Amino acid sequence: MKIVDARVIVTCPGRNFVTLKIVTDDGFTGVGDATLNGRELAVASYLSDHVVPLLIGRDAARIEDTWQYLYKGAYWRRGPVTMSAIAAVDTALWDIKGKQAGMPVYQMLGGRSREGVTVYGHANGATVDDVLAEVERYVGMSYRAVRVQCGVPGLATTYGVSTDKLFYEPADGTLPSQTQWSTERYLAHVPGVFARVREEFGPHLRLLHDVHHRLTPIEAARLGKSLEPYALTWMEDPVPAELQEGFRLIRQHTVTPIAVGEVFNSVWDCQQLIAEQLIDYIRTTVVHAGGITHLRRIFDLAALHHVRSGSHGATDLSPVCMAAALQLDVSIPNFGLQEYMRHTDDTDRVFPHAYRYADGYLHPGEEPGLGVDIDEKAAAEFPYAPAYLPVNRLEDGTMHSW
Ligand code: GCO
Ligand code: MG
Repeated sequence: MKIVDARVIVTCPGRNFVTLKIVTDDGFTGVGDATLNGRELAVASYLSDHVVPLLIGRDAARIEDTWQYLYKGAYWRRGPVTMSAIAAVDTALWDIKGKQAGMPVYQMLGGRSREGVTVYGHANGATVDDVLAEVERYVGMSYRAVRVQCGVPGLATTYGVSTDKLFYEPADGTLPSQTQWSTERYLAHVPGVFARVREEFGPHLRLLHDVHHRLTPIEAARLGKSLEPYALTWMEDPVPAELQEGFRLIRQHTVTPIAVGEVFNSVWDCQQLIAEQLIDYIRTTVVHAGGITHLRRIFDLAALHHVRSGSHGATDLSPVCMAAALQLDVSIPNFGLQEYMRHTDDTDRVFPHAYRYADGYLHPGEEPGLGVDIDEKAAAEFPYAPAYLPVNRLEDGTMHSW
């Protein structure tokens, strides 16, 4: 089963997506997501200029060996561009293996561990009343878990609060737009938001909050402590995680659970966080953390240390990534939650898929492989359009994490 063709498809049905399609000599095709928000063409070039020539003629059945060949063979290890490119190849090869075996990928990962994949959506609004209306909407759609983000009085714009609700897209400018930040205003406001949400929706709805790397450990500890009465399922990315031991300080002060990992691209980025039980949920994804092969390794390490999965699933991860994530989600023993931001109708048309939402759960479907494809004709209707994520500055102009 030799690889005879591999092509990189860039399309923008509402936002940019990079997809790798691999073709074998016996007529199987497989797809992998390679989208890196705001840096899409870097991965497209890495793949078409440096990886595709290595794939032609290789045995498509050798998933592990191909992973090692691309990882060790590059000499330059890790990093989001490299790992997204490796992820795309790995995902496409799992897709092919499943199709060849005539079974969904989750069957090859050990079979089903649960009936459905519990998902969460984003309720966000400029004011607390807007937020409550959005939470209501998700509850009306039977979501069991909702991420809550609210505008902060005194700040003109806050990341995570958008006009486009269900399809929230953070990359919003042909050059980066600028948002404003004040830790003091934020910390003063957030606990009151959750008090209102709990008051309205009671104790059973699972609530999450994304801090987006904007605090220091001691500030995060204060936030976690102030949110304890509202029993969050998780506080996400409370601080930048380059310094993994920084999480020890947060842990000393609060029992609010912590979720981290959407910007990680290998097990080495979270090894200490997991082994020291400094987090509760690991949010790495198929596309940014080296594909199904590597993400499975991260989840297995996490399982040994009471850490559950909580994979990133924003709109900038394509339906190919979502389909692959669901195959893992349904099979691993330590599944926690899956983020699910809906894609636009144009995106769903470009990426026909078998997964379906019902009653608070996503279901991967029973198609052989991943159960997702790219319609290349439809993709060609939507050419690449440059788009950047915003940047964030403090009130005095200092550059800050967004
Ligand atoms: C999330 C994320 C996203 C990211 C986005 C970056 O938890 O869903 O934080 O909103 O910011 O995916 O490209
Ligand atoms: Mg996040």
